[in-house]
Amino acid sequence: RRNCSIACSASPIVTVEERTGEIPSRIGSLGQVSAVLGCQWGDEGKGKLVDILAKHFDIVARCQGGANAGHTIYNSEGKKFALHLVPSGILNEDTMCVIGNGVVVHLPGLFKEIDGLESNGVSCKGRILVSDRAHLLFDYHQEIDGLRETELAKSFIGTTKRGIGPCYSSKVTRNGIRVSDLRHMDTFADKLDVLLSDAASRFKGFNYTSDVLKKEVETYKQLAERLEPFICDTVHYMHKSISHKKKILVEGGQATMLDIDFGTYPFVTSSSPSAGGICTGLGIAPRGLSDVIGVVKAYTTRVGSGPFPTELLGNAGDLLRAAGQEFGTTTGRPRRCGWLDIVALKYACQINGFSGLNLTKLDVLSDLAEIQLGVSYKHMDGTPMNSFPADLSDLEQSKARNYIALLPIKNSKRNPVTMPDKMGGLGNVSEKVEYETMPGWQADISSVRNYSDLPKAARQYVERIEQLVGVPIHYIDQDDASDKGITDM
Ligand code: 2SA
Ligand code: MG
Repeated sequence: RRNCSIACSASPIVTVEERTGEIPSRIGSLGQVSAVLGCQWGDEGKGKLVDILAKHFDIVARCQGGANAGHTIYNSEGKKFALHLVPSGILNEDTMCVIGNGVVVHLPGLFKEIDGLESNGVSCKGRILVSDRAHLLFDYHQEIDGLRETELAKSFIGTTKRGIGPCYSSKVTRNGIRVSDLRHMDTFADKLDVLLSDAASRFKGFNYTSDVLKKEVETYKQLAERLEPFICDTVHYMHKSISHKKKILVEGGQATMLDIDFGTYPFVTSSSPSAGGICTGLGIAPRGLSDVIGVVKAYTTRVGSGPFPTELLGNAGDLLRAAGQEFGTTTGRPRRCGWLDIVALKYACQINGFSGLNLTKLDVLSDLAEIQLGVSYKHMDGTPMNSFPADLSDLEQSKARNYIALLPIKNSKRNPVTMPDKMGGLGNVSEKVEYETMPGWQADISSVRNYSDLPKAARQYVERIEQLVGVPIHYIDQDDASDKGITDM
């Protein structure tokens, strides 16, 4: 009944064909313009799925965000590449990688990634196109990102400090500097002067001298020269590619619950990681979109501040973090962990219209005796909320009731830390969330390749999620460092 692929781990990612000698019908049959988007608060494992799927696409394109994305991929020898700007299709030599107009591009960082790839034998020449409409993210954007976070003090956002918010602010203030401006270095200096002077007048801690400007202009003269072969009118390029029947895979950065409109504002990123960002970030018309795959982790994590209704605090949260090795790709920060939030997932499915889901890191839950699904939220007076609320006070962790999480975490190969084999973690969860308790499977599933071979409790967990959100789970992904294949179910 179930037609879904089980992707086990990353090291090394061996392409589908090499593992199974066949292209699982699902993967091979994705529509001409497909997308992989995050459903939660980022770090769902998008990069890995994009890397696996990329082989079946001519183009892999980033449409929004910037170097706040941290997508980890592996080449066939198991070498790890953490990509922040270069699209995750770069390891497939037949794939063209496009950085779309909606992306904010820190050129020094982009070239650092390109140099890293080239020095590991991955040629980038003629394989990466950078939109002439993309905004340039300068070092000063990163500096004022940090200054703003300090200024915010207790209400800091917890940004990646990659300058994302400040760069999008320049963009919407309409004095941003775009890639195409690099072809007019005569006016570039004046434009940059306006931005730096604004920053200096806005932030006391930001010191700006004419030397800073001179140095930056010199740097960008060289960067402009180096970037020239990569610059492209990507809107035109995408349309030409679509009319020539090329297959395009769009790689989302971050995720819907971090979306500037739909996320837990103001604890969000400054772009649209939801489906609308594909159209605004690449110029692809909505009707041009076919499959949109939502990547969702079998539990929930988030980095930085902001509401997290199903968060497991205390010991239980630490255990889940250890089991899933939950530390940010971009910043290395420990991620906050909690149960799968069905209310937020349903909300993300409505906004994005996913054609299917990829459920990742299912094996991280393998040792648990029981697993909770956050199925609904309640107002303080106990009445149910019928959707994901905009008002943060509705989401605040109320006085959390103590949650004795029986988490018998065995010393599975994933947990380098030695833990007793049975722990009663005292975790707190918000009283505002209604949970369903699902039985754990307490078995090692890392070598499973067929859905039907998953333990019954694991299949029940997968099928309950599908039932609650009304979207099929087409891919199941695991985190364990087992080098097992992907097969189509
Ligand atoms: P920013 O730097 O302005 O975008 O930060 C604003 C908020 O967004 C959060 N944020 C993230 N949270 C998790 N993962 C992120 N990137 C992933 C990674 C990659 C991905 O692995 O690094 O999933 O695409 C990411 N980027 C931003 C941040 O913590 C702030 O809460
Ligand atoms: Mg990540």
